[in-house]
Amino acid sequence: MRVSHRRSGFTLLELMIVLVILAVLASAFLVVAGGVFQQSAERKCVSRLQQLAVMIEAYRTIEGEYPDDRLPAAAATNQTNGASEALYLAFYDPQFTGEVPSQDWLTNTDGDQTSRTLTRLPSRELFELGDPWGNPIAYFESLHYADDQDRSYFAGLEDEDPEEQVAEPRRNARTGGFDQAGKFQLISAGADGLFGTEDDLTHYD
Ligand SMILES: [Ca+2]
Ligand SMILES: [Ca+2]
Repeated sequence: MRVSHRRSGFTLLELMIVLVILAVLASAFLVVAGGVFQQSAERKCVSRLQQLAVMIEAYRTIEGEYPDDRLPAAAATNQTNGASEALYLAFYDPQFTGEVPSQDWLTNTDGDQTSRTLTRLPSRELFELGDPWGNPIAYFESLHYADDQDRSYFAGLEDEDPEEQVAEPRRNARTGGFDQAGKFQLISAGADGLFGTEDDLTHYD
């Protein structure tokens, strides 16, 4: 009896130790899995930006110039998300013959519409090209890097209301000159949904 009693007490202690170890392992797994999930979202985003950059270069080959980062007159009722919307309209122009970004990439964080038939899609929504978190990808055409134009975007964390932000074309930290001179910049606000923070992603970094 005595032996049996001691054995059952030992088993309980063992069980508690096992439970503690399992809890530690589970929390470690969640941290690692969360990190891996984050990394895969970032890889997906960089891949999307790079694919988009290839399509922009192909657009230039066909059309002779990069897509404009300014909206055509009367295309929108606001200027928010303007450059990303201009990029969408350039690719989805009914006359454009080249490869266009996937419709799965389209988002419309400011909920606006086109005022005339500028797109080949049946929807009149004035879409933006979006990143995997559903925020507009900021687009800067080098002709207008130094211009004082509206660069506001509606972006933020998933499941929260997007907030109005300003995105600026990037400069080289040492020289102060614009990155991608003579070309263009594509910038995602990254996982934090904020432009101008450490986790921002580009097609050329
Ligand atoms: Ca829009
Ligand atoms: Ca960010």
